[in-house]
Amino acid sequence: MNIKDIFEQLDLRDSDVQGGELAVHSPIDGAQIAAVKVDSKEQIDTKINNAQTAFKQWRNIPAPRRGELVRLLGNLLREKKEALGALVSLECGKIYQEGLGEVQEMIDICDFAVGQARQLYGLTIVSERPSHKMREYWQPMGPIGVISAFNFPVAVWSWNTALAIICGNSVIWKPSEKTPLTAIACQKIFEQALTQFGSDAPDNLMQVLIGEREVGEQLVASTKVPVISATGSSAMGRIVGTQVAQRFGRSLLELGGNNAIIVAPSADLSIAFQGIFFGAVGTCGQRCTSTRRIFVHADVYDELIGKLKHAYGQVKIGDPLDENVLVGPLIDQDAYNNMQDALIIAARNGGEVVGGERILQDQYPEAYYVKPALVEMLGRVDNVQEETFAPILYVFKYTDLEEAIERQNDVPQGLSSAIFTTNVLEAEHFTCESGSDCGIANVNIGTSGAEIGGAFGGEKETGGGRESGSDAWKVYMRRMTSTLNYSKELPLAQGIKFDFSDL
Ligand code: UN1
Repeated sequence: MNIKDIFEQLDLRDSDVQGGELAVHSPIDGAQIAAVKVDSKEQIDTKINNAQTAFKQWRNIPAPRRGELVRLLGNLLREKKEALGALVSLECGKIYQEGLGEVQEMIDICDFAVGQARQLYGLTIVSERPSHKMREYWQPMGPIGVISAFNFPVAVWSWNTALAIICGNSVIWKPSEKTPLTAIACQKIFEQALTQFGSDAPDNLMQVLIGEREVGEQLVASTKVPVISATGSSAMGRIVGTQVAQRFGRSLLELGGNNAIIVAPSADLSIAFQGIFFGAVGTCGQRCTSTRRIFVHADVYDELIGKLKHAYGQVKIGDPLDENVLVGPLIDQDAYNNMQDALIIAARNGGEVVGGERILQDQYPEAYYVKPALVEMLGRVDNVQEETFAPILYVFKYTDLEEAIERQNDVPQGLSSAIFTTNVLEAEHFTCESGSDCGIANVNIGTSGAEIGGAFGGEKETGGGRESGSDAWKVYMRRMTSTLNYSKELPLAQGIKFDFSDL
């Protein structure tokens, strides 16, 4: 599929993708593929006001009917999976298979949300007073602000939007300035679903804000947007979280990871290898769940590391739309520079670096392809505290599991973690209260590639938010407790007497 076909299938017209101030470059070859219009301050204000108007109408539509809109969205995504998957590859550089996988995550969350639309359950609670009942209701919140990153340019939007919509909210989306095209394409698909849905949906239910940092800042500062869901670096999240807290808004933060895998002596090394390899080099190391560190038991160290080094030397790197390629480019020059800086520091600290160098420079002078790097830390440094958004895998040797878990946890981030073991005691220990401290703790599965059905997110500098499955829908709703009296008395709670009968 060429660019023209992709644009055509996604209904991206010249007026959508040309003549704007924000240039969009494909990381595949660095070429400019579009120039999109940036929202002005006034336009952002208008869109926020529009979102409030849309919310006031949408909240009155019964939730199962709201689910119908998300069902239509899921159907359209099925139809457009190949084109949108290809645009994801083109705009953020992940291989086509992973572009398709990302769209599949969107379809999956739509299916999930359709069912959830009939299950916005609250509790009933017994009252301490006679002839009284207590109930909990979950009510819509208002416009939901979604700030997403370049590396999952569409799936993260869909996790938030599918749930926010069935919960009765409107959505305002600020995508990464590196990936506005996929956002514009999603908005078009959403609008198509709205047309099919019928006239009981308001205009402006889902709007996109295009621009750089200041656009996001305006959204974050607005008291008219009660929830901000932000995905990106911990540095970004620290600013967003603080600003939203200051105005007593609610934030859902999904930030950096420093994900580790422990490989125990009993591990099935074949699946451990596969989990590590996909987690470390897949998406060119640009997932928040990418495997950044491994702790390998001394007994299996040589065998596993030998296998990994061999695979690192063989892996096909290049155009992500070529089906034989497993690793595409880094997003841009900054990402490349950050990777090189991290490798210099690793070598200075005694790490032995294999790979990491830039390749295909002659063919793609404006793009940044790298060999994934494997860094053996050889016991001289016992940990790596920083997340570098690039394919660098730090390798540590361990002998004592307790110590390996402690080192795994001893970083500021707490997103994803895994152990490969066939020892049930080790497996259960890893997921107990003194095991992994991460939001995700897998056994015999790598750190990346989570299904949408579970709650996704992590602790510490990962921000504490949870998105997608389980009960993550509750973050898009407010809880209302209601006590109802069906007697002719008014007894006070806690047995308080307040006698004014002689007044
Ligand atoms: C991200 O990198 O921000 O678990 C999200 C995974 C994907 C989502 C990653 N399902 O790797």
